[in-house]
Amino acid sequence: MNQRIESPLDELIENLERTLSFRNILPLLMVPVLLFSGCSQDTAGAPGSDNSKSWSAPVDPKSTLGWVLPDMNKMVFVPEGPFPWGDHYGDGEDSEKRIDEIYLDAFWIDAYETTNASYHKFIQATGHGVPRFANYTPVIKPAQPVVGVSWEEANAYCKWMNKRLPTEFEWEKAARGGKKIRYPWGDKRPDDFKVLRANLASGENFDDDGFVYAAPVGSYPENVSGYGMYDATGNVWEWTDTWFYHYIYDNLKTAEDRRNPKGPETGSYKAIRGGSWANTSWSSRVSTRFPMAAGARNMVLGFRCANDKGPADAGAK
Ligand SMILES: [Ca+2]
Ligand SMILES: [Ca+2]
Repeated sequence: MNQRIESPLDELIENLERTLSFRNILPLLMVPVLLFSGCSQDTAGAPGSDNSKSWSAPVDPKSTLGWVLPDMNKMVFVPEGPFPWGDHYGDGEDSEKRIDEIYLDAFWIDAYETTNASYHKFIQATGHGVPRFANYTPVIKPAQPVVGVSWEEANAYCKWMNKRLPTEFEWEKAARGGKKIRYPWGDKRPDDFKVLRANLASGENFDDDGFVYAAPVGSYPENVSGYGMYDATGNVWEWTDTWFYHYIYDNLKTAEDRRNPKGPETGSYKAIRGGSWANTSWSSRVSTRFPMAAGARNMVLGFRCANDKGPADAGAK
């Protein structure tokens, strides 16, 4: 396991500070030949650093011509029924205390994090303001997830798409595929068996997994849940619709409480989920929960949308 930290925020700040201190050399780090197999810096503890050519590396869109956009309107179906919530291994925070069954009605959720390309259409159609980092080239490629948007902005986008933000309960069920596992693909760490499964700040280098900043959505074929949702672990944190309540277990005592829960009625912080390119694998488990001020516009935070009736009901833009 990775070294335990005080909180994902401490880790995020520490990692961001480290990233910013790298700013002067980032143009070099972004050169594909330095980012991918065989050329990464050898680092003590870096997975497979002595044999990186054998890694099952993610397809690198930058190594071909341009960045490939997936089907951004793709949604996946999550069937009605119970799912196991929280930390089932005893290695999470007390905010992740397990609840064996939370029952949700069926819903649909975007297969991918919302991309810059999709968000750009929203801006063009509505005159909405641009994201905070709209001029920072490492994070504004079309197929990268949009970042630097507040909860209100994410919510407005989803409404424009005739969707909504998922509750954090929906997000977790979709991310874990309804199973008692740490990551969307199971319990293996993101870099076990020399397979790269997610974009994190892994090891000593942000680029161990191929990307310093956010990767184009869907870059890691194994970072997919049993329901078909990609990039739940890492890449960017994702806003949910739910106000953060630390001891959620105490709020969901009865079977009735645990049927389609919505969380607190109000608050100051929304629950964000999944970790990011600036976090470790421990902070990017499917049960990791974190509060974020609703007005925050953060470089490691994006979102995806959900709805009740699927793509036919959504406004495909
Ligand atoms: Ca990375
Ligand atoms: Ca994510």
